[in-house]
Amino acid sequence: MNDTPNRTPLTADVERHLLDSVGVAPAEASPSDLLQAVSLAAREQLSRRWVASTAADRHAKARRVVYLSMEFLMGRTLGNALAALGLEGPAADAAQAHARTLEDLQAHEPDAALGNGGLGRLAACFLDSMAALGLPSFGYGIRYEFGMFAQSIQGGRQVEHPDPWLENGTPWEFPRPDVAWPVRFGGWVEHPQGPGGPAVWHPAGTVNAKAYDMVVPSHHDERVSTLRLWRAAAPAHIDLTAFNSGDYARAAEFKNQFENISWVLYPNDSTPAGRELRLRQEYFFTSASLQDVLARHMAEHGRLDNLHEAVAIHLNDTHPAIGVAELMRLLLDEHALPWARAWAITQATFSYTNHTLMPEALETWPVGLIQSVLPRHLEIVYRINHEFLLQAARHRPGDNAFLQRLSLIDESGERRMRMAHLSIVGSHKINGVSALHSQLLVNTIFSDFAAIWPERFTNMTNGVTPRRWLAQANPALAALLDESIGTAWRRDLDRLADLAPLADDAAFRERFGAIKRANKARLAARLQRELGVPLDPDSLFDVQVKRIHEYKRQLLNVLHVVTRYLAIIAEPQRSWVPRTVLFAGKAASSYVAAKTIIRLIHDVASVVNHDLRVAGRLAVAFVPNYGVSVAEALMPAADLSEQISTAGTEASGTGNMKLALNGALTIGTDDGANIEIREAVGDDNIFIFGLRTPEVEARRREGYRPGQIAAAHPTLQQVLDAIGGGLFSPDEPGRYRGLVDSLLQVDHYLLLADYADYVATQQRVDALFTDAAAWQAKAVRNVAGMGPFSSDRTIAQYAREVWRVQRGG
Ligand code: B1N
Repeated sequence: MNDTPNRTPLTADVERHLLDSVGVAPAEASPSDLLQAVSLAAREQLSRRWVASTAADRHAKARRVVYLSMEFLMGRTLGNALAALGLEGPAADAAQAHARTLEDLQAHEPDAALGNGGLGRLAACFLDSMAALGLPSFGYGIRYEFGMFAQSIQGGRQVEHPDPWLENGTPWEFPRPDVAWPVRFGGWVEHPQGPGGPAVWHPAGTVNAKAYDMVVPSHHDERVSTLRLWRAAAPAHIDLTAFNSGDYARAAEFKNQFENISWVLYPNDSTPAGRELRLRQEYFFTSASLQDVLARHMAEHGRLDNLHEAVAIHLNDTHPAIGVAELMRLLLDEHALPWARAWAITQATFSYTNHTLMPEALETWPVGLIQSVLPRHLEIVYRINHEFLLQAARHRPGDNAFLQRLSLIDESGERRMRMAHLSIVGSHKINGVSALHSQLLVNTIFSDFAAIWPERFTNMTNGVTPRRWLAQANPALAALLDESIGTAWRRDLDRLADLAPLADDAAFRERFGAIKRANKARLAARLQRELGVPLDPDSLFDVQVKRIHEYKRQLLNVLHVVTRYLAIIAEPQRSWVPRTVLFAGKAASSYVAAKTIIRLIHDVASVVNHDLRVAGRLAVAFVPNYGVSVAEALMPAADLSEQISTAGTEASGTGNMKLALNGALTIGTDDGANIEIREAVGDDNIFIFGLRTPEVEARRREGYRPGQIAAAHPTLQQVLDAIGGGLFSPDEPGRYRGLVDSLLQVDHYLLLADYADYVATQQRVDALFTDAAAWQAKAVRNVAGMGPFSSDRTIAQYAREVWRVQRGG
């Protein structure tokens, strides 16, 4: 092996790591051994870059961004690291030297699934873009020992399994044993200098937050950013006292009470988990991160009154909102700043992104719980609230209802702390994640705040990183782009616009279409292998992949599938455009309605896929365990992207961007970022249907009657009867009766109102698909229009307008 002619330095590094780090004879290395060795070889190069960039930032006392997020859905690291280092070729050679492919090795890397869905993946795309733009930046989160649950399907039902992603260790983290911060809970507060002065908090318990760093490499230069994740560790003395008394079981239990904080991610997407452990998680990572930031600042500047000049701290949704009170506490009680100064610094330092409008999804905590877990923070929030309401009262003298709506405390039942209100009051900029969403924020849930501080509210439309979602996920398309428009798109995604003229070039379309066909064939082969379902790569791949949620309306998609199924059976001799409908997504473990939808999809799939009358024309598959790696296989293989949420409910969506970037046409509602995608690709290159946001509001106001819609629409009635009557659940005919009844009686997300337009639009999709040239031209125009949806654009905008940070040295 040592004499292989194309032996590169990386191959030598890999051999060395096999021997020295993994401890295996190179000739006997398994794929996991090789994965480990290749990862270590890449890691050591990143490590050197890292040391250089952190030293440069420290030296320059660079203004930094601190991105606080409860979730980071990083996915796999090796492919991204190799691409950033320009080592994909050498790594493939190193694998080849052992008669393996790089893909064989990568398949053994577990996803870092430290997030639920769009919010967590957005944070990961943002880190990639901050590194790419060279912004001095830190991401901060929790090193969950168990990430997002793994989903399997048994008898058509979702089964959740733990995700022990750290079980065999990970080469990608750098433990920092010297970096540990005490995080305190409970107890009582003393005011030795009277109620307004600095307080002394006597906590009931203290847990240590220990730092583990992950590298975030830039794809454009040698800079590296950091994702610092905290693990909860019981303080050492706990072990000692209990062990000394000989009660090991009690010692273990006691230790667990501390360490459970970083055990497991809450698997709730767009729903608050109102449990005490969640509050402890939120405070734990926020407090540790702020202590870390202040220590770094003190080391560089020696004083805190210029904190806001040196750091911009961003709240990714309200999960770290307690940070507003925590920064105040640190400045007041630990650094003896006066209140007014501390408050000015705090407001100038924080900014906040809201990710959802749904009122039931806005975080609030019972005041009693805060009192017992964070007594000092409650006092601080009361004072912030008092001063804020005095100021607000000057805007509308005598309007008590106004003040009640604004208050940081909801007094309308059990008293609760409103975390979004705390985030707004504590921040100088607040943004939504698409144009529509940001506009709805100021017109609906935050309108009272916008009346006081209109200048604080802004929009930052989401984006996705083109490195992972185009270059890595779809290398064939990336190579075609390089060849036809040059490589500039890799640094500046707006250059994709240069592709537009090629939509009219038949030879180009052929090649573009052939790449899509190959991606579909690869996915079909994988699903054949993994699920045993045969899929036809020449059929239209219709893809809806995202968390399962009623507002996202996977059920509307199912209504269309059943409509099509019944129509084919009724008219078997007609020529039907062959379709493969693919679903993927996880349901929150406690979300019964979402789980029922997963089961219905499986029941429909098993009837449809076994019915010879529709064979070759309609197939349905559910791809289990949706996550970053599964998405990387699905996005490049989609023809049609389903973005069909009720207008006004999906804050932005980011899957819509990934799919269009890979050449899928969107069928979608006038919602979230779909609206901006439509503007970017042009009305003729997207299928928009259904009620718009104001129409949704009007229908609800008028008193929506779904039953009447069904009664007036025989096809829809038939479809509902088929589902409700047990056509897809013959072993239990009543299984979906409740689901259908609730559609007929309530239909909160207006599926029935949008059904007819949706089905008609799907027919237009069919018609277009039969004209391959026309379809491919539109697909090309979609890719060409996706420049604005790079997270590089989003981050450049945050950097300029919210954080005021610049490229580091
Ligand atoms: O954030 C994404 C958006 O693209 C999606 O439209 C939006 O639904 C998603 C509590 C959430 N909003 N809220 C959450 C996640 C976890 C949790 O515990 C709320 N996720 C979104 C990125 O902007």
